[in-house]
Amino acid sequence: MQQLTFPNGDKMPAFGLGTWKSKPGEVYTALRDAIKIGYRHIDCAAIYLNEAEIGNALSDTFKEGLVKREDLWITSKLWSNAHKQEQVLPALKKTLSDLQLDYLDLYLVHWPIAFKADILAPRTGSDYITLEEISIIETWRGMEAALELGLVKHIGVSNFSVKKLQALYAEAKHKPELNQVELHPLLQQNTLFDFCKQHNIHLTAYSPLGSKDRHPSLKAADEPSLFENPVIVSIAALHKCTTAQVLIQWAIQRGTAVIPKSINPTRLKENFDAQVVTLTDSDMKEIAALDRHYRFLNGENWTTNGSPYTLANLWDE
Ligand code: NDP
Ligand code: 1BO
Repeated sequence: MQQLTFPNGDKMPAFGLGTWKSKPGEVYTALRDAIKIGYRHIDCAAIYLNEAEIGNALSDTFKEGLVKREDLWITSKLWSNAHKQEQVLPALKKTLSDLQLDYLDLYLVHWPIAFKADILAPRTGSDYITLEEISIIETWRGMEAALELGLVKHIGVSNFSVKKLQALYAEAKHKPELNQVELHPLLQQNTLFDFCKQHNIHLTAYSPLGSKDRHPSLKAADEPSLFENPVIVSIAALHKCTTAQVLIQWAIQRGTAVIPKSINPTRLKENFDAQVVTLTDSDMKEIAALDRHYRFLNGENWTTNGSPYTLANLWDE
């Protein structure tokens, strides 16, 4: 299994399991199936509202001796309603308690967007807090405190642009070690990719298969299908593998981590087996040419009804 190495020598498996939209009632079995198949990297978040069930699955798995805690890489994310410095540790402790863990391998600031404490999903402009009111560096001080307390081994961000990473990098005592962003052949983010490489910031590719199961309110009517893209289909046919496997292996061969979500045992195995596919230089070149800066999660949901956030100040492009 390919791994990404952190400056202190810790290694994160490049392939992992996404858990957004994996409902309580299905994620317990999916997680245990995944671990039995060989998954060793699990991507969680407080806002997925399934960490307690994931915690039960982890606890049972450890009790049965299927794997040990230190065999797994577990990531979680700080939700946007806990961006004040003093809110970070309580939010992290809730996640640790739900996951039944003593520490996380990686904790990320989920979005560079802040809400009021009692808001899970903002509806109007007054539910938001601007980044002038709570700066990213204030949130980061809370993340640094978590690191110094040993509650998390690594800290990073998610959905951060080059501009936001540069600003954070300049002021951070402990530099962000990873940025989790949407990455797939239609959104390759080469400028961000190069910046992260130059600054020793790993990238994790989210929504690598196009996130088809997200809520219709988060979907464009005419969104493209990665699975039906003719280039991906023809490369899959050449390698006698599936289009999902091409998409996953493309991310790994590009040097990023990748966290496809599934709750289906056959697809969990199919996705895991992507790691034995080897794409040629010519396949990688053909896929490189597919880039069209298309976001499945375009962030519009954060910009409506009087929100202070816009697509321009979210993505800085
Ligand atoms: P994905 O691109 O992983 O797609 C998931 C969808 O693909 C589901 O409908 C799943 O269905 C289906 N699927 C999985 N495997 C296959 C396969 N082999 N063939 C066909 N269909 C398949 O979407 P996500 O948006 O869930 O992204 C992955 C993970 O990234 C998330 O779960 C989350 O952990 C993380 N993420 C992080 C974000 C952030 O802001 N930091 C934002 C979005 C995602 P089924 O389950 O039925 O198999
Ligand atoms: C709003 C989407 C969050 C997924 O990580």
